[in-house]
Amino acid sequence: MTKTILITGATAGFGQAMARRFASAGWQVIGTGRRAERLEALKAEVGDSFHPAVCDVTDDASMTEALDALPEAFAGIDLLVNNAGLALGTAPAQSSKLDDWQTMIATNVTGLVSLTHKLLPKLIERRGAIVNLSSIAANWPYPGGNVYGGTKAFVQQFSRGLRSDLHGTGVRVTSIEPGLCESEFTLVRTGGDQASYDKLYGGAHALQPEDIAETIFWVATLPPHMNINQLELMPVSQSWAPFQVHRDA
Ligand code: 8X3
Repeated sequence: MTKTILITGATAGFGQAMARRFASAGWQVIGTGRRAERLEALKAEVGDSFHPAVCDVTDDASMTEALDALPEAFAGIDLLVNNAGLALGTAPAQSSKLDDWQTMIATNVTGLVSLTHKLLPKLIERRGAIVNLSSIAANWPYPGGNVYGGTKAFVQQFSRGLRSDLHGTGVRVTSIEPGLCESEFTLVRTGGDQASYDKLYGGAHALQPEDIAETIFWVATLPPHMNINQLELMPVSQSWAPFQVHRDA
């Protein structure tokens, strides 16, 4: 039977790469996002197995409307990938913008739980799966990670909690925790600062969106008795640094 995946944030980066990967393997793909023209471009590329669902995860009514408008062929969802999310800023907490913090919480936390709540009955009905995009920032604090890291720690722990609650339903839940990956994510985080982008990725051989898509495809196509609880990924070029110690002058 043909399987259907719903990917939030399919207008760029990981979401676009996943849409291509799953469609190429014969899945039906629902891609959500705010930018209709990008979803239409993806549909032109992927074909009829892609359904563009224009909506905003931070706008509950728009999500409900998009789900209610799903064509019959896309109505049964086997896999929800909560990919929509963002980081805003790299400033220390004491000089961050409260608006930025609230936007990250609205998207990475509130939007994710709202959509998950809406789709749980369908996912239980089909013994489906949920893949949540967390981050290494959930596991490892770093300067300027403050609220972003907090939202991703929420995503990780929410994923584990879901697993507990869904015990016996056959629904699988996975938290994917990528490190340095080259995508628009960084341009959004820095407000479009191309020089910072180039500096961050220069010579780093960062993960690519296709690497994340391949990983999630693997997770989703394992035998149904296997659940990957958490999966942390980094490029080989990334690892840990020593703790910082502030000393009085
Ligand atoms: C993105 C990875 O290293 O910028 O979630 O926190 S990192």
